[in-house]
Amino acid sequence: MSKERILSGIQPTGGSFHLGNYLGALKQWVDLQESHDAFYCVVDLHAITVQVDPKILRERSLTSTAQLLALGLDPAKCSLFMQSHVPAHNQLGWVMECLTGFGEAGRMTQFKDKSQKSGADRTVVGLFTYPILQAADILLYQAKYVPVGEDQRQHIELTRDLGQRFNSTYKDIFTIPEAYITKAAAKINDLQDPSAKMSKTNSSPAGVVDILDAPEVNAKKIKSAVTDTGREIKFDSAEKPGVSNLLTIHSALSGKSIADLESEFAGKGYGDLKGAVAEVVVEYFRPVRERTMELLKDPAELTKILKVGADKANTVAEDTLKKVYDAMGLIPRA
Ligand code: AQP
Repeated sequence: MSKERILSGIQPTGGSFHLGNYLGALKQWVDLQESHDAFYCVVDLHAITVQVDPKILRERSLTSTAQLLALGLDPAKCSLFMQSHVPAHNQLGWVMECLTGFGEAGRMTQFKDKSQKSGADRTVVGLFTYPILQAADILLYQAKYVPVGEDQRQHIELTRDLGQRFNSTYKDIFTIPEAYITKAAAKINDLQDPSAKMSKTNSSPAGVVDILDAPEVNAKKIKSAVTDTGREIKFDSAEKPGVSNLLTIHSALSGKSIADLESEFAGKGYGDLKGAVAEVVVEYFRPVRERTMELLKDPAELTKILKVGADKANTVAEDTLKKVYDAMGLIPRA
C-alpha cells in the first residue's frame, strides 16, 4: 500500500529554530518521515513578507537546511526542498488568491495581530496573502496531513476551505488536508511570559530557547524562567502556566510522562525543576548544534540535497498545477 502524503514548511526567519518550532512541529516531521511520504520545505518566500538583508536570508536558508538535517531529517526518507525552487507554489498561490474572499483573508488572526503591531502603512500585501500561499504550498502536494503547531490551525482550516471550494467549483482535484497537531506540545510558551507562545517575533530574547545557542546561554535562560506563585510542582496550565510549560518541555524531550515528573519533583522546589529542564534541553540539543556546524562547512552538499528534493517536489507540484489549469480552462502552451 502506498504511504500517505504529508507536507509541512518552516520559515528561515531566524538564525536558529526555537524550542517551540521543534516540539510543536519539527519533532513530528522527523518521526513521520518513517511512516509517510513526506515533503518538507524551507519557506523562503514566506520569509520575505518582512524585509530581510539578502546576505542574511541566504545564510538563514542554508542554516535552516543544515538544522533540519541535524535534527534528523534524512533525504533518503523525505523530500527536503526550498519553496522558491518550485515555481508552482506561486502559480497555484495566484489561483488560490482568486478563490479567497477579501474578508475571509482579513479574518486570519496572525495577520490581524502582526498588522496591528506594525500599522497599515508598514504591513505588506504579502503578509495578507501569506496564508493563501501557504494553502497552495499544501494543496499542490495532495497532502493528507500537515504536521504543525497549534498556532497554524486556522491557516489549515483556510487551506481546507479553499481546496473544497476549488473541488466543488471546478473539479475534484485536491486532497483535503488535516492538521496533524500533537496534544503534548502543540504550544510551547515564552519562558518570560508563559501566557504567550514562544515566538521569534513576539518574544523577548530571554523568553525563547534557540536550539543553536550555546549550552550555557540556554541553561541560563531556563534557570531564569518565570514560575508561578506557590511551591508545588504540578501541571495546571491555568493556575501554573510557567511550571506547566517547563514540565511540558521536560516531558517532550526526556520521554517521561508528566505524572512521573510530578512524582519525581514532589517536595522539591522550582529551582530543582528549572535545573533539570536546563540539563535535558542542553544535552538534547548539544549534538544537534555540533552537527549543524559540521554540515554548514559544506554548503555545496546542502544545495545538492535541496536540488534532489526540489526535483521530486517539482514533479508532484507540476502535475497538480497542470490539472488545475486545465480544470479552470487555461489552455496549455503548444
Ligand atoms: N511556540 C510554539 N509552540 C509550538 N509550535 C510552534 N511553532 C511555532 N512556534 C511554536 C510551529 O513551528 C512551525 C514553524 O513555524 P513558522 O514557520 O511559522 O515559524 P515562525 O513563524 O518563524 O515561528 P514563530 O516563532 O511562531 O514566528 P512568529 O513570531 O512569526 O509567529 C509551525 O508549524 C508552527 O506551528
